[in-house]
Order: sequence, then C-alpha cells, then structure tokens
Amino acid sequence: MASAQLQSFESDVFEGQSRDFKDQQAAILQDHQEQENFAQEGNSGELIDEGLYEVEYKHPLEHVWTLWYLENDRSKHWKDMLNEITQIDSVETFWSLYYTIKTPSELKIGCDYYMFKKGIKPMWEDEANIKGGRWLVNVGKSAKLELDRIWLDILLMMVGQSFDHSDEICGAVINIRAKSNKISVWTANGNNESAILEIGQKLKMLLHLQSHNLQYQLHSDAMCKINSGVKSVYTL
Ligand code: MGP
Repeated sequence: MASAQLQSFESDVFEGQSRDFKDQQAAILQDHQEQENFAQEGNSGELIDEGLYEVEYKHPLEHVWTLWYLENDRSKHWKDMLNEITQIDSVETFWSLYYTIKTPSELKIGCDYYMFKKGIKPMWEDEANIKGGRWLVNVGKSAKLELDRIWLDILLMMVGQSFDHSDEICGAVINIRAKSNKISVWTANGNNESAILEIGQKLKMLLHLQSHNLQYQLHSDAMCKINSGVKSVYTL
C-alpha cells in the first residue's frame, strides 16, 4: 500500500492547488512509519489495541463520498440498474476500495462507475444536479492506461478538494462504451461561469488533457435530447 500511495503521491495532480492533499498524504505515510517503528521497537504485544490502531489512524476526507456501479441490463429501467456500493469517508477507505474493485479498463462494455458526494444521487433529476451540467472528456477505447489514470486522478482531485470551487462539484462518472469511453465531472450550477471554467481549466491542465476536447453540457439539454447530440455550452 505504501509504495502505491507514494506513486500517486508523486503524480502531477498533487502539484499546485493540490498541496493540501499532498501534505496530508505525506503525514499519513509518516504516521504509518512511526507506528510501524513503535511496533517493532519492543512493544510487548499488550500495548497496542488493534481496534484502536484502526480507528486512530484514519484520516477523514472533507466530504463523505458514495461509489455507485451500473451494469447494463436491457430488461431494466436505467434507474434500476444503479447500485450503491459503499461510502468513502477517509483516505484509508479510499485506497482500500480502490485496490479492491476493478479498474475502469477492466469493466465490461455498458458498465459505469459514479462517485458522488454523500446525499447526491448520480442522476440529472437529483436536486443537487438538476440545474447543473458536466465537463465531458472522451477517451479512446484503446487507451486503457490513460483511462484508468484520468479516472484515478479525477477521484483524487475531488476528494482532495483541489478546485477553488470544490463546493460546486457534485461527482464524477465513467461510462465504458463500445464507441468511446466517457469521463465526466458534474457541477451543480450551469450558470456559474467562473466556477465551471476554473474547474474545466484545472481538469485540462492537471490531467494533461491538452490533446483532448473538453465539453461542458447542461443536464437540462441531456434530458430533452432526442436523436441529435447534446450541445456544448463551453469547450476547452
Ligand atoms: P448514458 O449512460 O449517460 O450514455 O445515457 P450512453 O450510454 O453513452 O448513451 P448516449 O445517449 O449518451 O449516447 C444513456 C441513457 O441512460 C440516457 O439516454 C438515459 O435514457 C439514461 N440516463 C443516463 N443518465 C445519466 C440518466 C439520468 O441521470 N437520469 C435518467 N432518468 N436517465 C438517465
């Protein structure tokens, strides 16, 4: 776990605005190291209560997040395909979940992950989403490593409160599709131009998406889409 944490810790995502999360991760690694040293330096086995160890060394996130999973089943209505998997309330639960579940590139076509702030359902109709929209990036089917990297970095940016307008973030979605995979970040207010642009520009810069087109679409337009695509309100 520590080496994997270190690997992500070195990621460019933690540069600039993400210093707080980087510092938090460094503190966690140091805590773990000190705890290991203490355990090795002659504790008699009676001093450490394992239950206490678990509780004391959790590092809470600013928000609790919920992970949802959708597996395509043509016999079901879209809402009935959504499954709430678990809640993520600390750095430790984030990583243990991340290393337990399949990466996006291992999912079957038609599946989705959704990670949203606790209390927000990952659907247009939820009151936290209904006036908002999404920054959308398409990632080619063959770009598996890039797909997993972008998804992980977006999750880290969200839980690490990396945006000036983190309060505008509702959650993120990844759709595994035959034509092209889609990753999107959903924001609360489609009229909040400065927040939308700050979030979009940060995604583009920190995720190294210079060669990708990012499009901001309103959920209200997606809801009434018939055959044609959804228009973009902003493009970066
Ligand atoms: P999708 O899964 O977001 O994209 O929406 P996909 O499969 O690439 O299809 P495309 O239409 O973008 O090309 C697929 C369908 O799922 C939508 O057309 C809706 O019928 C349904 N759906 C998706 N979302 C996110 C919602 C939602 O928030 N609410 C409801 N009611 N239906 C949704």
